[in-house]
Amino acid sequence: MLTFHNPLHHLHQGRQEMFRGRLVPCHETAARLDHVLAELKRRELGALQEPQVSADELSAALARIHSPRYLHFIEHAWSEWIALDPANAALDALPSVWPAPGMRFDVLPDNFSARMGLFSFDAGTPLTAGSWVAARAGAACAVSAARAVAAGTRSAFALSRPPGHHAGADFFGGYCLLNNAALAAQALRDSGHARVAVLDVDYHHGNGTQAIFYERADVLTVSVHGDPRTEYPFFLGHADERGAGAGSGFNHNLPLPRGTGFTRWREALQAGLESIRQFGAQALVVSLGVDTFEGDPISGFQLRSADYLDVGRDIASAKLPTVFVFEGGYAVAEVGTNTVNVLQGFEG
Ligand code: SP5
Ligand code: ZN
Repeated sequence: MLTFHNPLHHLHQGRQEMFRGRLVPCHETAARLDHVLAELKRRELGALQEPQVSADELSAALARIHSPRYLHFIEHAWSEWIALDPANAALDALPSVWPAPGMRFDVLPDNFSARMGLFSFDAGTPLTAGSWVAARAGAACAVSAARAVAAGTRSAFALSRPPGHHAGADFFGGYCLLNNAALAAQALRDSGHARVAVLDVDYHHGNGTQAIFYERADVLTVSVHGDPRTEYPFFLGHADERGAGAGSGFNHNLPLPRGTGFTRWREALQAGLESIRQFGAQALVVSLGVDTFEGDPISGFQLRSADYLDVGRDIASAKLPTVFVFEGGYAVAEVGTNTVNVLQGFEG
């Protein structure tokens, strides 16, 4: 397994997220990626590289997925934040006001806090001094991994951070700024794979990825996740969301109740893999979150560390060129073991 890891991920260091009326320490920490990288080195699973994408190529790849106004906003958000007050340099920027349906999304307010809200959907995703640089380098991992697979490598792992699957074309949220999995899928499409599937196994529904490809028939999106009736991100991820327009029939959600254990979870994974087979995918992108782990502090499934070997084996049974993209997983001490178990199970 060829891994591209983000050498700049430490530059994104959120301090606090909003939870039940309080600011609490961020669950999405730099230590997560460090543990995965250490475990990859320990098990000698394959070469570790830094991403190799030129600035121009990366900007072009980002523009294939995200809107120009959103990219401009994220790039300049930190300098706008400290321009409001130099003392803001010691604080994270978090949104606190959002447009509701029926209000205007098309007119960009001059006010910075208003634009923070327009381009986001929660108060759990802080922007910090290095967020843009870190997220760009994380996105470069995804593009590099997709290119390696397009060039004939069987599989590659984008060890990106911050994660990506909650980020839409025009918004951040859920600890995600740039949609790394969508960037990988689009890079595979652009390198000639006519049909690409995205399989999202993170605990949380990949609302950003679903929304990006919802009206497209060339990218099938499949997600196994906590039922949004009770689980974040709440407002998307139901089984009746099947795609729209030309994309009708090309989205498959498999929501499961909080408390689900591996046997039932694996049946949902098999159903998702069957959809991918019927679609006739030529390449696969896996949004690899391991917050399905029984010890995860913010999630509700019951997978055990050894189960992740079977997850990798099952994904390998699709027999597709595969790009893995790192997403969630907040049991920090086990995130390396669980993530690398999937990759090792895949390698066989
Ligand atoms: C990439 C990813 O996994 N994003 C997840 C974002 C979840 N954000 C909301 C988390 C709410 C956690 N509340 C549970 C706290 C229990 N102490
Ligand atoms: Zn998650």
